[in-house]
Amino acid sequence: MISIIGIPSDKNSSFLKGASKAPPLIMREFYSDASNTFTESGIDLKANNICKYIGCIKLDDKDNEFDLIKNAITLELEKKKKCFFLGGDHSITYPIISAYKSFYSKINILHFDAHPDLYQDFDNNPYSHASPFARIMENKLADTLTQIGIRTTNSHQNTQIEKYNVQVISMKEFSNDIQLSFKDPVYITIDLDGLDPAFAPGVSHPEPGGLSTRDILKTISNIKGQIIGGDIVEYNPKKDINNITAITASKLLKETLGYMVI
Ligand SMILES: [Mn+2]
Repeated sequence: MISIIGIPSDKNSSFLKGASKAPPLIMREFYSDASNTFTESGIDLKANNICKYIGCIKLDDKDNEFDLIKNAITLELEKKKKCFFLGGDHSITYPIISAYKSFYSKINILHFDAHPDLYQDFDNNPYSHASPFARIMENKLADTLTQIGIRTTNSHQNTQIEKYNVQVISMKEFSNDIQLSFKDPVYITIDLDGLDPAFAPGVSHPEPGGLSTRDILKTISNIKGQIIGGDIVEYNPKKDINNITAITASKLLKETLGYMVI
């Protein structure tokens, strides 16, 4: 059973708020009668015990959001459940991986994004949604970090990429016949702004020249390795057009779940 969990946190968003409203809107598309419940890999997600949306983690306005997130996920992982998370902004991936690290000695992270999110801190916030992978790598929570779709690096981020030995497949060099192999478990984190704004306009930091929905689906379908969890973050409903980004997020969720059960 895969638990789908909403994490409605956007207080670490640096530019626009709104991602905290995303999880139920993505799940509304996931359950919409506009499509059936089969994945392209042939799995019927409606079948018993494949996946279940268990709602949003209850957060409060205090400063301990990350503890609440980490504790809630730890409880799920203790039940031997695989999990998939809907943000929220990208800051949530740090407490998520902190929880996973107690259950998996080795974790590879595959990260789709326009941005490397490696700032040592951003606007004096070390927990900014621009910094989760700096926290994850400095705390040695992941063994490898592979980033795909990157097209916004500056000199500070380049220094961080080198410091943490990040494998970057930039948008400029990306080709969707790439085949990634992971000997140890892999966690997939998808920032929707990794997609071109034509496919996902509902994000706070749109960056043209990005991935197509098919690019991400094809890359995930070609992975060799065990997928232990994932997240889809940075959907900002305030910026969406005709729910297209929620529908796209739902499709990415659905197809990734299909590869997690295999
Ligand atoms: Mn991003």
